[in-house]
Amino acid sequence: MRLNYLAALFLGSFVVAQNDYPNLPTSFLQTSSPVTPLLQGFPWGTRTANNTNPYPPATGVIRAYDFTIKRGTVAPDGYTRDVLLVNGKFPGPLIEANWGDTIQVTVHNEISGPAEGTALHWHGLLQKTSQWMDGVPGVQQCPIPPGGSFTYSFLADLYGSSWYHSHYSAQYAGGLFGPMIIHGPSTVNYDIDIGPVMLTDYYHKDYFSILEGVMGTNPDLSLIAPQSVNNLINGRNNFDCSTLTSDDTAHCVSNAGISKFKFTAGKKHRLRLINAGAEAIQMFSIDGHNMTVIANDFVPIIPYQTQVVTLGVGQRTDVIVQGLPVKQGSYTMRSSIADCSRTIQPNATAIVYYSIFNKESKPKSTPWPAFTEAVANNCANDPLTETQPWFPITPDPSPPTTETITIGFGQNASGNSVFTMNTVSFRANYNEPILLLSKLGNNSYPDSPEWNVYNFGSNSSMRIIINNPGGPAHPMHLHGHNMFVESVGLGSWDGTVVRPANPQRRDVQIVPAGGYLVLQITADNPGAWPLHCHIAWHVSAGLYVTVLERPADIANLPIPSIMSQTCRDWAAFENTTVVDQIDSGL
Ligand SMILES: *[C@@H]1O[C@H](CO)[C@@H](O)[C@H](O)[C@H]1NC(C)=O
Ligand SMILES: *[C@@H]1O[C@H](CO)[C@@H](O)[C@H](O)[C@H]1NC(C)=O
Ligand SMILES: *[C@@H]1O[C@H](CO)[C@@H](O)[C@H](O)[C@H]1NC(C)=O
Ligand SMILES: *[C@@H]1O[C@H](CO)[C@@H](O)[C@H](O)[C@H]1NC(C)=O
Ligand SMILES: *[C@@H]1O[C@H](CO)[C@@H](O)[C@H](O)[C@H]1NC(C)=O
Ligand SMILES: *[C@@H]1O[C@H](CO)[C@@H](O)[C@H](O)[C@H]1NC(C)=O
Ligand SMILES: *[C@@H]1O[C@H](CO)[C@@H](O)[C@H](O)[C@H]1NC(C)=O
Ligand SMILES: [Cu+2]
Repeated sequence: MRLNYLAALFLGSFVVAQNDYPNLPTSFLQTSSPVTPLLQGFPWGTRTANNTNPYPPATGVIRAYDFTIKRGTVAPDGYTRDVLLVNGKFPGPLIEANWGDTIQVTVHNEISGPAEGTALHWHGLLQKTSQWMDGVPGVQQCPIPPGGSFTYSFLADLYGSSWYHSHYSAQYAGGLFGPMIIHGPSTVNYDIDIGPVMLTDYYHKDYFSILEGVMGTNPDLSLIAPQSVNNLINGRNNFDCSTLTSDDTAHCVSNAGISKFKFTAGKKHRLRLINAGAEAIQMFSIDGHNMTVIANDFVPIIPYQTQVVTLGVGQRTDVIVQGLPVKQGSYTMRSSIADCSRTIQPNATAIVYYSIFNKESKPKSTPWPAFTEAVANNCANDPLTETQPWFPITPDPSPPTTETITIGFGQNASGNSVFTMNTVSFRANYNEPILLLSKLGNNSYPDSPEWNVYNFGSNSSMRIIINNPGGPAHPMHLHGHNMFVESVGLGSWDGTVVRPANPQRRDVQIVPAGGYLVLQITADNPGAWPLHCHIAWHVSAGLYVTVLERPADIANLPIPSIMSQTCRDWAAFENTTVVDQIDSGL
């Protein structure tokens, strides 16, 4: 690896095959194997978390991956079901890079029976030098048609923990997602990188059938707010098959097994918590252990200690956990679905063990009281006063423009359940991606409001106030930026900004039910950037707008011809197959 890096310095570019990452055996989802940094040394040079953000180094190293997307069956909790998989794995393979490397992923769409388009999104990366590589169909690209391939290539422009997922309909809720780690300068020392800890609410039905209920004309709560049946840590948990109808028990094996994490006494462990679920807010805790939070999404923060971490869908929290001064014993790691979701089995557990002799033994530990309390009462992120970015950035105190967007829910003219933003429910046009239209000079859609594009022209920064009078809570995600989270709360905004010199920054923030979220964006990245609820069922139901940023500069982006070729390929597919766009498309 080191050789490759040195070679890259001299050769300008060097491809490192990453299809089977050697440090991370395929068993990592059963028994976590620590992740070691990719390279000895520090390709980010003298950059530290104090002086760098957001200027990545250019290492010249290419991390190349080959992803084949197909249908398959898995039984992560003992219940066998059909899913969509990357390279046959659930969750998908780990993407790993150093800050400043180029990640290159060739995606082969082999989804058949029935065929579907697809597109992958690299959650949280800025794409400042490749705004067309963000992976949202109908926004930056046409879907990759069945039988087609597409190579994503983009800079690992931030460092920390994240994930990738399909942005085509609710495919990711049907299995198409995986973790992504980008190594970079650290703020707090630790000894062992435990790697990704993916938390996912889980369903036994396929995503399309769930959407038929969500998007249907029957406003029954059980259809529009589907109930998850289980909760997984790194793709595993037990399920009690006896709760199923007899038809289903044939596909089910109880006690499928749970994830196991080896801790070392006295050592500091880094855990990369990722909520990659479809809907639920997760509350995470480890019995008997405190956690030190060091980053929210891709943003390092001034560390604080806690016993419970809250993560809305799409959010990541990096924590350091000090190993106890014990030689043996095992403890329960838990992630529970907060009380604001509908679920049959809210509790995911895993084992933290100190000695190989305790690996199989059921822990006798009990949850922190703070955990039990949080699960029952909390559907919001930790207070903004606690989450202070390590590297301070001050947003424009009087941004030149402010938009207020109110979230609503109701039935559209044909009686389908939809979410709205300022009364409009988004629907993507897979054939005319907003960024590509803009590149051609077209930023207006006179025939239908459902494009939901907010054109911010040449404004240098913009504030967006999101009101959520009805609820439920929505984890709002912005692409292409770490948004400033200026205020969040219940009721309506009183005009004050929390810590105006250095507000919280991240790429997903929960707007509470009956509350508001104030975010600000510095217009440093011309592009078409989705701003949407990350709950799979809600973005499907139209809870989505596009922030169109500096269209005059989009006209000058060097968008490669492969983008229009993909649109021609998609059009050719649509010529032979009727695409059943059941939802907003995203
Ligand atoms: C956890 O933190 C609490 C409060 O700061 C402290 O009293 C306790 O000793 C800590 N426990 C461990 C195991 O570190
Ligand atoms: C899930 O865990 C919570 C908190 O520990 C507990 O109160 C609840 O009873 C558990 N629920 C089930 C269904 O096991
Ligand atoms: C780096 O930033 C942190 C947090 O803002 C601060 O505590 C620390 O003193 C800084 N270190 C240096 C070397 O400036
Ligand atoms: C209502 O929403 C559904 C689902 O997105 C869509 O198929 C239908 O065309 C919409 N109806 C109208 C009248 O817009
Ligand atoms: C821009 O694209 C939209 C969506 O296809 C279309 O309705 C509109 O006519 C186009 N405008 C121009 C000026 O071509
Ligand atoms: C700034 O954004 C607003 C929309 O919020 C838009 O109406 C206005 O034209 C923009 N100003 C400039 C100078 O582009
Ligand atoms: C779609 O089919 C029509 C009619 O056969 C043909 O003229 C057109 O070129 C096809 N378009 C694509 C993109 O293949
Ligand atoms: Cu939502």
